Formats: sequence, C-alpha cells, structure tokens
Amino acid sequence: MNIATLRTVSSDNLRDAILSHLAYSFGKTPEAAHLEDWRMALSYAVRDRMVEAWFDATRRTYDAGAKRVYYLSMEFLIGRLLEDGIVNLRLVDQARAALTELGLDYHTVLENEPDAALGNGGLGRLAACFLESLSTLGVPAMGYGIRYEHGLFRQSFADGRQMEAPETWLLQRHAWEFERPETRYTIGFGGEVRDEAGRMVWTPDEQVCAEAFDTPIAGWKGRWVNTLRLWSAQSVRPFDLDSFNRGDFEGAAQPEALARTISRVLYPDDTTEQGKKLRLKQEFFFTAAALRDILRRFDSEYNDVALLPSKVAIQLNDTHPAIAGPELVRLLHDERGLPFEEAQKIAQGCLNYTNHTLLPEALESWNEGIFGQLLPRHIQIVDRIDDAHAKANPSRGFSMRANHQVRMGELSFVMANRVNGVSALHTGLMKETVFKELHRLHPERIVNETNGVTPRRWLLSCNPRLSGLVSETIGSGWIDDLESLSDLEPHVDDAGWRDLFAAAKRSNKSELAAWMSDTHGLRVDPAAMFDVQIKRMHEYKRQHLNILEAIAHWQEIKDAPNAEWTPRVKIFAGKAAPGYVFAKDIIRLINDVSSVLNADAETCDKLQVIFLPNYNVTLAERLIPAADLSEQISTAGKEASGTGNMKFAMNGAPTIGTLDGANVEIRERVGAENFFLFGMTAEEVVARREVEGHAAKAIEADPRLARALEAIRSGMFSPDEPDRYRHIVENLSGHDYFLVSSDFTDYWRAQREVDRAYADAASWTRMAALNTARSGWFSSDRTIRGYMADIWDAKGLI
Ligand code: CJB
Repeated sequence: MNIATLRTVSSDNLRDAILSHLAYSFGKTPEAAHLEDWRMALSYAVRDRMVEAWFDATRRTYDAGAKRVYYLSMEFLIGRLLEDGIVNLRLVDQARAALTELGLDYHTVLENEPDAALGNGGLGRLAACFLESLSTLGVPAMGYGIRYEHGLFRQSFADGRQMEAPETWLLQRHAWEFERPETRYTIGFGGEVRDEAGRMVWTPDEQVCAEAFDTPIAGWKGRWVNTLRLWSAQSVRPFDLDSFNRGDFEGAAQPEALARTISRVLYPDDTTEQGKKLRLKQEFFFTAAALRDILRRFDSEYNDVALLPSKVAIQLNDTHPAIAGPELVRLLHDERGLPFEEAQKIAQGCLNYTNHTLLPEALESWNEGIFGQLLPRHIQIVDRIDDAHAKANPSRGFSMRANHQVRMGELSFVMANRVNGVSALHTGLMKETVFKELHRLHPERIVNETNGVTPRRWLLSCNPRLSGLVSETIGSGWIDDLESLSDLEPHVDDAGWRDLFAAAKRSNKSELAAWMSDTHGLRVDPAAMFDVQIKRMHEYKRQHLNILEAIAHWQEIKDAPNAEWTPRVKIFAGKAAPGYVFAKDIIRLINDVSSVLNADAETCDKLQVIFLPNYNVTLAERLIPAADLSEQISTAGKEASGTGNMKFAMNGAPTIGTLDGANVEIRERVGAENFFLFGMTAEEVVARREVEGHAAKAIEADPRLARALEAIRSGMFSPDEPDRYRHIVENLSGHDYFLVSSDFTDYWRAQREVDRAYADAASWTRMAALNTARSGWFSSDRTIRGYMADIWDAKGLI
C-alpha cells in the first residue's frame, strides 16, 4: 500500500488493510481466521500507520542535528499496545466500524492481546508513560531494555496463598516489534585484563550476542514516533556442531540455552535487592548493548567524541544500568584511547540518574568477588573513579567499595551530571539521608522531577465515559494539555453536570461489577463505595493496615447490624515477590478475612473484601475508572512517589492517604478538603520509632485495634490453623517497624470521615470532580518537560 494514502484513514481503508494482512501476513482467509489472527491483522494495520511518522521522526532528528535522549531501564511495563496505538492515532471509530463490518466485536479483539508485563511495578510503568510522553512532545528519544521471554509471573491463589506460574506473553505472536537481525553486538563477561604497554585490554572468556527488537511508540495524534529497543540474548555460536556430530545433542544445544538465559526472565523483585549473578549479567548485557548502539549512531553523524554530551543524554532508570558509567569510560578510554579523565568527564556529561527508593535493602550493591569475576575491567575503573573522587574531595566520608561491596548508588551519583528524585518529599529526603554526604559535596546535582502519568492511557483510553464527558464540557485540548482540566472547575457546582459525572462513575462501577461476576464469580453491589488498594505487596505500603481496619469495621458493624452504615467493597490487587514471605502472608490473610466477611450474611451487604488475582496494567485500567476511594497509606517517608495515586485522582477517586511521596503534592493541588489525610509525617515516624513500646502503647490506647488483632491472633480467620498469623500479630504488637499500629487510630478516624462524606452523594461527587479538575499537573508530559529543561537540555521537534 502506498504510504501517502495512509494519511487519512477511513474504516474502509482499515477494513481492507486488515483483510490484506490476514491474507498476506498471516495466510488466512476470514473463514479460517482465529481471534488471534484478527487481532494480529488489526495490529499490523494500525502499526503500518505509525511507520511513516517513525521514518519522518528519524529524518527530522538527523536533519536538525538534535540532541537525543536515551532512557535505559531494566523494566518497561507497557501492558497492551493495540488500544494505545488506536487511541493515539485517533482510529477508534474507524477500528470499531471496520471490525463490526467484519463481524467482530471491538472489545473482544482488544482483549485478545497479551499484557506485556516487562516490569514489576511503578518504576517500569513510569518508563512506559515516559516513552509515550517523549513521543507526544516530539523529543528524539529511545528506550533501551531487555526483551524478556517471560515477564512478571502470573499470580493465582490456592487456599488464599499466592501461586506463581511463568508468564508467557511471547507464546502468542507479538504484533508490535520489528526484529533487527542486522543490529547485533557481542557482549563479553569474565576473562582477564592485561596491561599492554600501558593500555588495558580486556579479554572476556564468555560472550553472548545482543539482538535488537524495535517497537514503535506513537505519541498523541501519531505526530511523532520513537523506538523502544529491547535486546534479546542469543548465542554467538548457534550450536556446537562437534558435540552434535558426536551424538551429544544436549551438549550441542547448551551454548544457545545458556546465552538465552540472560533474557529469559524478568526478576520478580520489586524493592528487595537480588544479589544474583544473573541479574548483574542482565544489567551489563543490556547497558553495554545500548551504549554500543548509542556510540554507533553518534559516530554515523559526528566525528568528534567531545561532542557527545551535547548530542546525547542518557537517563539511568534507577541503578540497574549504573554500569553504564564504567562501561562508557572503558569504551572511550580503553577502546578509543581518550585520556581517562577526559573519558570520565565526557561520560559524566551524558549520564543522569533517577533514584526511586530510599529503602536501604533496595539500594543495589554487588559483592566485589562476583563483580570482579564478571567484569574484571570495570572493577578497576570503579576503583579509579572512586580514588579520583576521594582525592578531589578529601573531606569525603564514604567509599564506593565499602565492606567488599560495590555500591551502585554512589557510583551512579558520582558518574551523573544530574541526579533526581521522583517527588518533592523524596528528593528532600535523598538530600538528608542516603545521599547526604554526596549532596554536601555536589549541592547542585540533585534535582526533583515529580512523577507523572500519561493521560492518553490513564484517562482518555481507560475511562471513555469520563473522558467523553470532559471533552464535551471543555473540548479535547486537555488530552495533551492536561492542566486545562482546570476548566472543569466551574462545572462542579452545576448539579446537572455533577449528575453526568456521577453517572459515568456509576456505569464504570457496574461494568467492573459485571466483569468480576463473569470472570471471578464475585457478586458486589455497584451502589457500594469501591475502596481500592492496588499495588505491589510490601510492608511499607501497608496493605495490612487496610485489612486490619476492615476487620475492626466489620466487628463494629456486627455490634450494631441495623445502624446506618455506608456500604463498602474493599478491593485489593497486587503481587508479592516470590521470596518475600511476610508480604505473601499478608495476601493470605486478606484472602482469609475475605472468606469470613463475605460469607457473613449479617454484614456482607455493608462490607465486602475482594482480592483480585494477577494484578497487571490491564487490570489497573479496569479498576481505576471504577474506584471511589484511592488507598495510598504507606508509612510516611517510604513511598518515593507513587503514580497510582495520580491515576486515581485523575479518574475522580479522592485519596485516603499519608503525607508520603507525591501524595503531598496531590493534596496541595486538589485541596486539603478533598483529600482524607491521616497518619504521622516522615519526621514523626522517625521520632516514634525511638519510643520504647510504641506498638504496645498504641494497642493499649485503642480497644478497636486490640480487638481486631485479637481476632486474628485467635485464629478467627484461619480456624484450621489458628496460629497461621500469630507472627503478623506479634510483629504489629512488637517491633512494628512500619508503624501500622501507631497509625491505626488516625486511619480509622479518617475512614469514618470517608463514610460520612460518601453518604452525601452531591458533595462526594463534587469532591471527586475536583480531584479530576485539579490533577492536570500530574501528566507525564509535565514531568518530561522538567527533565528536558533541568536534566537533558533537550528539545522537542514538533
Ligand atoms: N519503585 O517500582 C519501583 N521499584 C523499585 O525497585 C524502586 C522503586 C517505585 O518507583 C515508582 C516510580 O518512580 C515510584 O512512584 C514508587 O514510589 C517506587 O516505589
């Protein structure tokens, strides 16, 4: 098909393109086609419409000699891409009509796409939102990551316990990628370093090949398309022919199997450190391949490597790609012969580092034995960087190499031009805690870029009812100028408009209720408040505070079943790292509590608890538009930002939350009166931990808390194994590091305030609508503009 004819697309064009792909790309007639074939054909037809803008973006970047941004991330939690593509190319009506004409249902086809779970949680989803915003803003940019064969595990429950099964998104064909067999780099590990007349030469003893797979990422209106380039690990030798000829088939296949291991699975840890050799290999693998690719592209345009910092900005998404520092120095110094100091300066001019957590257990460090064995040249370079930094800063009180560890946070900081936190509170705490010393030495280096989310996916596409109302009310300019949502403000006092807002929410809730019934056999009343906590399972996120409050509330209802109660459905979803036993026990506890409460005929119309399995991007897209209340209840100082909190606010769900992460900024923007605040501040948390017996005191002071804990301790929710949760009760009555008990009473108070507020439908809707109207600042377009100005010095070309 002629590219020029694709500019305007009618449903007829699209139908013909679908049929054409069905025949010529997949070899199927409509009669023989399965749902997957139709989905693939539609995806190809949509993808075709990105290609022209994709070529054009590349051409314009070359022509302008523009600076390029490279986003290096172990995770890109992209989810499904078909609807994203259709929405951004504004083909929704055409796609619907074309499919209807072909006798297919639009949603059924979209639902056929696997959810690409190439990430664990917020960090990976942020990377995906950033790619979309970079394209929307026309920034020449590329994401680099790993093409995992298996994304985040599939979660199911057996007797309430989390079960993990491999995720298999690539068993179905992946519609969006272009394999680039010509773009391959050999990446080495291990071996030895020799000094050849002053030049250090690294000879690895193991090699794998990194092959590129490109996914086009279209911005809003398809005006600019960037690339997500994911590396797949392959053997440098396809198989060992000698072994094969000897009849040793297993041995013959080994090189291929070993190499592929590197891109086989996503590590399912979230914020816990994984001291695994394979993880370090993964990190070096994708980072080294990305740097080679970046330099190759640079060399094709420029011949003076001193220009690199003015043409290339590299963002390290957390410390996972921190090896980029030493590797870039190695490429420039060892391989290109630049003096070490100059190589380091150029590398620093390009590199920037985003910190996403202050949790000590999540700050990456590698045993120097493992590190030195896998990357013998890099450990020398780290030492040289560390020595030079120590010399230049004699008052320095730390080392990158303390306790036989290589500390990736310090390395990333020292090698970066800019270091950023992801919310105002988090950035402040970075300066006062983990990076205090480095901040004193380099006071200009740390900047804040509060996270954001793309409104195309998280409002326009996931919530057509609300986004339709918004566009009817204020026009469609908000889609790429989210701050204009503030134009909705005058309407919140119009009862007729509020009814429309409330009707959209109600329909979303009914749709979710119908889905939960069809898919999980769960019955809920859409008129009840939908109170939602969806995120990774972690003690600091305090899902156990939420379930404890549910138990206490249930007990209160049972005391007076005929009183006026605001009916609630508490919905949880989230995965626990397979090795994180306490988090898995919280899942089981929630499931056990759910079994008891939901079976209680006396109370189940007032309080229900539901835990939906296998939380992923697609499930978030279903739940967020239907939520009435957003639970953001982490121990203050622990959640770096949160991004779910922004999605809920945007979709008209007020927050019950602590002053943590971006909650602080959300509250400032939506207004304190439209946010249910509770709990200690980050400072108070630190002080309370010092109080001897803080948990016991809190329990003693609050009979509701004592009673709820006693119910768990007595085995009320686990009668077949009464001691099942004794350790949780002991934790919350003893050490209680995350201060669940100490924050309980105020959480309870705030929840009752929520009950009262929800009972007044008109004022609740007003509050919900104000959350939407005032959440415009939380667009990832705003965040990316911040990075462009403060960190990258990059410009958009549209
Ligand atoms: N985060 O998702 C992760 N994984 C990590 O290993 C460390 C942090 C999260 O990153 C998000 C994006 O910045 C934050 O919003 C969130 O608070 C943080 O926990």
